[in-house]
Amino acid sequence: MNETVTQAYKLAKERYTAIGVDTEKAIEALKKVKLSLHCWQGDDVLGYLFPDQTLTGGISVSGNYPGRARSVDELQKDLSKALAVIPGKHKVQLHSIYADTDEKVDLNELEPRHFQSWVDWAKEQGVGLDMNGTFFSHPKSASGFTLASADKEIRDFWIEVGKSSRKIAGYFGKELGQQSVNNFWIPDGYKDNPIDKLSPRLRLIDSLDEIMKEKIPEAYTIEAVEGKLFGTGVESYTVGSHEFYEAYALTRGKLWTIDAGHFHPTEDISDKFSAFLPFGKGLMLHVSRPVRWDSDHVVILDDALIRITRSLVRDNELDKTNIGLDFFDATINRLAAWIVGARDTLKALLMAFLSPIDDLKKAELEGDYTKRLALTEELKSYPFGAVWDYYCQESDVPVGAEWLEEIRRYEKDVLINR
Ligand code: RNT
Ligand code: ZN
Repeated sequence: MNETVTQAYKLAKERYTAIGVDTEKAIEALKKVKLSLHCWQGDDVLGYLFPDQTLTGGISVSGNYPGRARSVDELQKDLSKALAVIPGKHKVQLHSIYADTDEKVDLNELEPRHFQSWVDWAKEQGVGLDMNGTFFSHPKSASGFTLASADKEIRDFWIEVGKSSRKIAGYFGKELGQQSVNNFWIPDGYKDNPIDKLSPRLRLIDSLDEIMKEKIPEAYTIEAVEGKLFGTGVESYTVGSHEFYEAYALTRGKLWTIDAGHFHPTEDISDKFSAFLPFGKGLMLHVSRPVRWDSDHVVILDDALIRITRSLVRDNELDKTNIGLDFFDATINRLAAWIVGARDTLKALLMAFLSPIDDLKKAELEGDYTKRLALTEELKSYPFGAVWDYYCQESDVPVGAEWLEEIRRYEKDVLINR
């Protein structure tokens, strides 16, 4: 227990109380938010099913920092270590390629039992599991098409992959007693201008509908569909565009996934939540950081992130939104990448909670835009950091950059030897 942290919190609490903000309530609200940490930051999105396969699908990881997790066991150890310095109880997102098995099994043959060790690990850690079918990094996606392929054999293979991912997600939900979000992202598209933009989309609708046919209780799993503007090598046409999946989610009662890196660089994704949610079942977010393009940089506490959490909090959207992370950087310690991204997302949420929202909404309704501007600007320099530090201390996780020392020790003892 660090007295300075406690004292600073007490003073901060007084400052917030003076403007009608209850810091205890803000902390309680933050505790309830589950992030979904993406397992693939730990091994550069390679997975363990196909050791010789390179990453495809128009996404890429740069860097070769030592310590990449080479097995499920190593990945679980790394995730446990990272989760231990992130306050709160969270979830982890898997992908088909992270199955834990010695069997020679293809993506379409995966069954819940191949993920048994993940469920055991999740129970031990007290975390939930989300799922993603893998529709890339495979010989059968070499043409650049999967579920939207014109070749029925190819399409049928990927339909089986989708069905298998739903069974696995259903198993996660049942075993862990919390809904597992099963995210669908497929890379299908063309490098150059297509003639026919409609047929691939019609095929994608049919494939998805076929995958969703079997009824699985929603308490266990629900599907989310992730659109994209473009990928590298797929610059001219993406079958699963935003409008496509937004409409699919709305008409099929699924979640719409918004990845922060998948839009035009100046688009503000936080503006989309309140436009979709009055009509839709819910959202899945892939919080990421695009730098000039969908570069998947580690999430930092920047304006884009603050706008995301502010919208979720101010418009009361947290109950209908799953907050997943999605970035991959191999130029730095991979655990540090997870920790920075997750802690910053939580910090941004806390900032959003530490705000006199009702007061601001009232000012806005009354046309007092002067107060709206003045107060929101002053809030930016309120002592939210003292509340964050206190929350970390109370949650038994390192305060400030102390976590880095722990990760450095782990790097020296474990990662460097890999
Ligand atoms: C790709 C999508 C997708 C992937 C993961 C690995 O652009 O963002 O979510 O990053 O499935
Ligand atoms: Zn994504």
